[in-house]
This record gives sequence, C-alpha cells and structure tokens, in this order.
Amino acid sequence: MKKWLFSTNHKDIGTLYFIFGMWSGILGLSLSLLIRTELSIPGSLIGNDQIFNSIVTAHAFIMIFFMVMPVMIGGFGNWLVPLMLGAPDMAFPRMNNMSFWFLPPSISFLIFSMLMDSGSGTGWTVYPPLSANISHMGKSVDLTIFSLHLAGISSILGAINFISTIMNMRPNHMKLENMPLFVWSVKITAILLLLSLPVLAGAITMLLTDRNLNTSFFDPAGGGDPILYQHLFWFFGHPEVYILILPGFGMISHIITSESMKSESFGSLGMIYAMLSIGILGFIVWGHHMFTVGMDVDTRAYFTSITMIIAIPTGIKIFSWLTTLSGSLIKFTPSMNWTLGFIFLFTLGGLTGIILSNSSIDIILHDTYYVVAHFHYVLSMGAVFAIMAGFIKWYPLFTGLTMNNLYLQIQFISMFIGVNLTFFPQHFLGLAGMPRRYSDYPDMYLSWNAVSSLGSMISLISVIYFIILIWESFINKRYSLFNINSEISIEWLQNTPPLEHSYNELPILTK
Ligand code: HAS
Ligand code: CU
Repeated sequence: MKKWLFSTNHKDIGTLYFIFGMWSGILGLSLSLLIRTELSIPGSLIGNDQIFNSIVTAHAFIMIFFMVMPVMIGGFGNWLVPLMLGAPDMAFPRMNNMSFWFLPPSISFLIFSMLMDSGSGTGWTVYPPLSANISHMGKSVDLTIFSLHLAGISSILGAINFISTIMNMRPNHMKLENMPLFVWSVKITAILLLLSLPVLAGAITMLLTDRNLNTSFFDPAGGGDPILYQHLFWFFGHPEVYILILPGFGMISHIITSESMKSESFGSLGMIYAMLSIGILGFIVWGHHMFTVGMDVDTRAYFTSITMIIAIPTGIKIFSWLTTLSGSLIKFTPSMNWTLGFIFLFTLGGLTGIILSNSSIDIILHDTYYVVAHFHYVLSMGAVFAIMAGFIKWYPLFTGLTMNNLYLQIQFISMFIGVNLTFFPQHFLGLAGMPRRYSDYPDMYLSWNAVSSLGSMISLISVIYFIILIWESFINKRYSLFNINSEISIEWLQNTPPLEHSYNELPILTK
C-alpha cells in the first residue's frame, strides 16, 4: 500500500497510470456501448435525452482525460522518457506522485456529476448557454468543471515535470537533435499542455462564476458573449487533439524503426521539425471548429488555409514512416500489425479532417456524424492503435512477461474489423445529414446505425479478449526471455549461442 500510495518511482507511477487508464477505458467503453445500444434501432431505449446526452459527455471526457492522456503521457511517458534519456528518474519525483493522485478525485467528481441532479448533458465542449444555469441548473456542471480543474492541474504539473526532465537530465553528449523521437514527442506534447490548459481553466472558471457568482462573461444579457467561450475552448481544444496523438507518433516511430531493423528513423531531424510545426500550427487553427458561428468570409478563408497546411508536416511523418519501412523485411508481429493499422487508418481520418477544413463543406457537415467518423478514425484508430502497438511492444519491459502471439493476432484482426465496422458507416450517416448528439433518428438511417452498433459489440468482445490475454500471461507466468524470475531464461542466458546476422533477416540463433 505504502509503495503505491507514496511512490516516487517513475516506473511504479507509470504502472499506476496504466492501471488507472485501463480502468477508465473500460468505463468509457461501457458508456460507448450504451450509446451504440440506444442508437442500434430507432425509438428510445434509455427514455431520457438528458441522460443520453450525459452519457455522451462523460464518454468523451473519460476517453480523452482519463484514458488516452494518462496512458500515453502518464504511462508510456513515465516509463520510457527517463529510460530513453538514461536519467535516474523524473526531475520532480514527488510532484510526479501528486500528478497521478489528482486523477482519482478528478474522475470521481466526473462520475458524481452524472449521478447528481440531472447530469451534464453539455457535450465535452460545455458550451454556454446550454451549460449555463438557464439549461443546467443544479450542481452537475459545477462538478464537471471541478473535475476538469483537477485533471488540468494534474496535467500541468506533469507537463512541467517532463519539460524539466527532458531539458535538464539528458546526458551531456546528447544534443537535442539526437534525442529519441518519443522523448521529443513527449516534450512537444508537454509544451502544448502547458500553453493550452490554462486557457481551458480560464474558460471553465469564467463559466463557473457565470453560473454561481452572477458574472456574465458569456451572457449577452449582461454584456457578455457566448462566442467568447467557444474561442477560449477551442484555443485549448485544438492543441488538445494533437496532445492526444503526438506521443503516439513518437511510439510509432520507435516501433517502426526497431521492427524494420533500421538504426534510426528515416529523416529523424525532419520528423522533429514536423512535430514542432504540428505543435505550432495547432495553436492557430482553432477557428475550424467554429465555421458555423457566423464568421466573416476572410476569417473562414484564413482558418481553412492554415488548417490544410497541417497536412504537410503530417504527410512528412507518414511518408518518413513508410520510407523507414521500405526495403526491410516486414514481419507481421502483433505490434507491427497495430502500427501498420495506425498508418493506414490515421491517414484516412486525417484526410476527412482536410475535407472538414473547407469552411463551406463544414457548414453542411458540422455537427453531423461525419465529424464523429473523422475524430474516431484519428482517435480510436489513431491514438488507440498507437497505444496497443506500444503496449504490446514494451509489455515485456513493463511486466517481465509476454503475451501469446497467436492470440494477439486474432485479437488484432477482430478489433480491426470491429472498429472499422463501427466508424466507417458513420461517414455515410454524416453525409446523409444525421446529426451528432441525438438519441433518435428517422428509419432511413437504420441500416448503417445497425452495422455501426454491431461493430461496437465486436470491439467490446475483442477488448475483453485482450484483457484475458493480459491475465493469461500472468497466470501462465509467460516470462519474457530476460526476466530474472524465469528459469528458462537463466538457462538460456547460460547457454547463449552466438548471434549471427544473416542478410536482410532477423538475427538468427545458431547452435
Ligand atoms: Fe480533427 C474536428 C480538421 C486532425 C480530433 N477533430 C475534430 C474533433 C476531434 C478531432 C475530437 O477543419 C471534434 C471536436 C468536437 O467535439 O467538435 N483534424 C482536422 C485536420 C487534421 C485533423 C485538417 N483531428 C485531428 C487529429 C485529432 C483530431 C490528429 C485527434 C487525434 N477536425 C478538423 C475539422 C474539425 C475537426 C475541420 C471540425 C469539424 C466540425 O465541423 O466540427 C489534420 O491534422 C490531419 C492531417 C493528416 C492528414 C493525413 C496524412 C497526410 C498525408 C499527406 C497528403 C495529404 C494531403 C491532403 C496533401 C492529412 C498522407 C490531400 C487531401 C485529400 C482529401 C486527398
Ligand atoms: Cu481542430
């Protein structure tokens, strides 16, 4: 108990983040299944639209703040950054502990916000006037705001810790351009966090005072402006989407480089500049979420053009990964499968982003399922596929165990089918005009919704299967080769045969 509660060890804290992220992931997944069950056929299952909207809101918050961020930055970041730098630990180990322990109270507030009063049916964007007293009286939205405050503090402390560690605890001879790409990705992510989260904190605190202290920042009746909230939110919200993907980019670079037996990623320096450009551009494109607010045409033209420019550094990353792979003997190992799946499906999601960035098209597609399809391709198949690839790749490091390869292959195939079946039809629904955040629809949308819900059930089964595989590696004590507890590995180490590299092949053991 003491070990985990008071831990200042980056690996233990990383493990805590993984366990927390998995737990939240199961909660978020459960909520998504409620959504898909409600939408599997027309008519009402839950019977209360406020509850439906609260479920949608909590699903998004939990997946973003309590699943993807803790796992990618907290889990992989804590485990890998000090190791890749050769640093003994994080720069501020006790602050690291505090960053983690802010999260359980934070998610508790969010869960309470669903249970108290009428819940926060605001969407994760929490736009006023919907989130103001007029539509959300009671304490739910206030609890949601407090939850975000705590999660925000946790992330800001984490960001300070990563930046300090990376800037000050590198070996003397490691120049910035030689720093591993995952470390770079975490560093850029941390800078984005540090610059964007305070803006969110400001926005939600202003909303809190509007709700409770009679200010009117966002209330036209008192001289305020609800559009101001949208600007503040998306100034945070857009960098946030790159926060969710950049550490994944970092992991994908490492996995591709190592699995294709290359010594470094193709265009390593270019990759660093690409990530930096994505980070900088991420701060000046927020208006593409607000094309429908009544923007003048010049501003629309600006946000459309600048958004499209992000395709260039992202394209540099995609093509550098493909070039790194090029000429190598591709082995379809489980982590390689997830990586190739990532490249394919993230690109698909990125391309629909470019389509949405056209302001005139977005005015039609905004708030339809097309947007939902776009962001699930970059998140459920981008961020989550990167997490799966990284988790399987470094599982032996984290646990000293390995998972069954054959079963992992089956799990990959079933989840690949599941998520594509869930989200691909949502493009059609969006193009046909089905709005997002609605609990019901006319019969004409039935067929693709049914397919989508079926897909989500397949994904559910493959996630449960994955958890069983983790459990199986523990109970069968499936030690990895270099686990100190493994008798096989001790024996193996004592009789290590010489390694011989054959041309274009994995190193093979010769007896
Ligand atoms: Fe996005 C909405 C545009 C990347 C996440 N995005 C969202 C939302 C989320 C999200 C969560 O402009 C919904 C928020 C909400 O609740 O309302 N997004 C883009 C663009 C990119 C992009 C241009 N998004 C992401 C990533 C995310 C993410 C990464 C999280 C991980 N997104 C939008 C827009 C909206 C939006 C609109 C608002 C929609 C609305 O109405 O609400 C880019 O970063 C993607 C770049 C990647 C690629 C693929 C690889 C590049 C290659 C190079 C060649 C390609 C070229 C393009 C030259 C482009 C291979 C050619 C174009 C063709 C179509 C052929
Ligand atoms: Cu955006």
